[in-house]
Amino acid sequence: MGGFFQEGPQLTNPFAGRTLYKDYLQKTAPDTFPKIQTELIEFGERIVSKYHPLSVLAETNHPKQIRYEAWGKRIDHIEMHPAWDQMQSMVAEDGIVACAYERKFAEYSRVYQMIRIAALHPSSAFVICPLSMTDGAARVLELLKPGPFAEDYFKKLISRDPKRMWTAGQWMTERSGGSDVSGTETMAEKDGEYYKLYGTKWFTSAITAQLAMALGRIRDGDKDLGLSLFCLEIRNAENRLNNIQMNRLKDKLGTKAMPTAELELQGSQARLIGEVGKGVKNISSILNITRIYNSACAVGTLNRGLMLAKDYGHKRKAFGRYLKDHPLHVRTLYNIELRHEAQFHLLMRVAHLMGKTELNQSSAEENYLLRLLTPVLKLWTAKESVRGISELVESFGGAGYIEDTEIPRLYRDVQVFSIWEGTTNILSLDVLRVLRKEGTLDPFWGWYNESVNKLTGAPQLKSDLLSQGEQLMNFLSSAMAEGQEALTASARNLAMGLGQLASLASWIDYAHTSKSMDDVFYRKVSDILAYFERNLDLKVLGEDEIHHQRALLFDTL
Ligand code: MFK
Repeated sequence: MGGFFQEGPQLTNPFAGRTLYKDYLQKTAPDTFPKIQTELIEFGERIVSKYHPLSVLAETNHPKQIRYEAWGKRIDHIEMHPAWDQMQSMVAEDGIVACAYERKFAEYSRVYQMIRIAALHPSSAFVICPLSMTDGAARVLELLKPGPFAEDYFKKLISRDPKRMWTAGQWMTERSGGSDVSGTETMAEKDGEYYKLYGTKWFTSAITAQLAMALGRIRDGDKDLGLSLFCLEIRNAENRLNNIQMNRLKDKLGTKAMPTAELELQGSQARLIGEVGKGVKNISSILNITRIYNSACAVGTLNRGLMLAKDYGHKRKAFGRYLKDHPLHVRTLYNIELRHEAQFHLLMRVAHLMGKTELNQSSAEENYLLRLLTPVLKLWTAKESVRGISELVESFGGAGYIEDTEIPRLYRDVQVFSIWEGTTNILSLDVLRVLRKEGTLDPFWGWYNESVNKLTGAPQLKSDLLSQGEQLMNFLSSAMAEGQEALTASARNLAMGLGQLASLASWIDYAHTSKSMDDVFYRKVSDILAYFERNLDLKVLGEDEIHHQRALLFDTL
């Protein structure tokens, strides 16, 4: 067969050659990097040659629910493709969760973990999702130390032995709410040293896990003692479900290889974890970790899209030139490249803060920053990945819309980031929760200004960045002065603005410590700042405008 055939984009090792991940690690840890370089290159090689083909298999052979065995007994077995099981073994051996608890790289252990997750995620068919909850469960057990049983669970959750490693799910969402969990209907009845859980869990991802963390409500007679956190083994030693019926698997927009189920808890035996009535607070330790995983996956997906698009730019010719030589194409991709790099630096900053906090080596300001920047990072990277990937899919033209190029999957899967573990608006409101609880954003401004002041070689850029900070501060003051409704209506723009500034401060800190403040760096930061300025809406809505918008949207029907 003759004629023209286009060569497709090539997946390459994210830790070999000149890549952002390698460059970052090399410059951040010049002493450690040479010792781990070979191991990282091998990991990158496994992503390309082992994980990726398995992920394609898992993505084309979706999980199936087998409700009954041949003789009519209800079993609710989930049939997974062997490729998924193989990947689960490989992530255990690669210590994706374990490395955070082995703490081999001290305060940089989470940086090391998150950079590997970002590299692996787009070739993992969402095996990272159960790992995020596994990690969160390990952390909550480590923090709350609920009893001797927890030590055994903890060891299993962080094991590198695929035969021994357990994964965990996090069961929070019910029909009554994914965002507002206060309406949780699951009841917990005391049963000796255990509790029995009764209720329906509406979104339970990774139902193939061994352990789950779930919210349930305890009553003392007529008195509601509020929501508490429980831990339960999903199956017993005979592999039978713990009084759980699986109603059905969800048919989701993306994340097709990863089973998400609706469950009926029919007296499932569970243990109380932490104080009665402190369920939301306790589960938030899990949420904060899964939210950072979410960002690593979002940033990693955007990086993957960019790597493929850049490779394709050298291969695809149109109108007599390669795509890389078309100015409009270059301009479109350059913008995404800079936004991605900014997000990457914020992810690394938050991972570093998490690593320090877990070693109890963080200052009060750093604890504050971790709490504030976690929702900011999550909401901003999620939204940016959707925008970026949409553009990158388009950059492949019709090929980007065809399943077996594997590009559409990036698009389908990226949409989950802004929903999974809290929507953009819910996370924006979480930023206001921090502000309300701490009463100030001063530690943020302190860090931001200190970072910007490191730009001694670029006075104009420094002054532009300080002025951008002031504009966001003024926006917040005006919204607060306008009243609670105006502040709430401003929460998303505030959070986006914080995300932008925090990413630039993180990038500057990195360039400063790694002594890489060169002209290219200044140029990139100036360009992205100009883009951020053009795209951030800092208008505070008064009561009248909020009322007008509500009436226009909802009162006309
Ligand atoms: C991988 C693929 C996935 C497949 C498909 C998935 C599709 C999506 C399925 C889903 O359903 S994802 C949805 C997951 N749900 C969430 O992420 C929850 C979203 N909602 C929130 O995050 C709410 O903000 C929250 C439920 C936490 C609010 O609840 P409340 O009851 O209004 O909390 P409240 O009373 O403000 O806070 C209770 C305590 O927790 C407070 O502490 P104190 O008691 O000491 O004052 C808060 O400060 C604390 N807290 C709340 N959020 C926290 C936190 N502490 C630390 N970090 C946080 N993030």
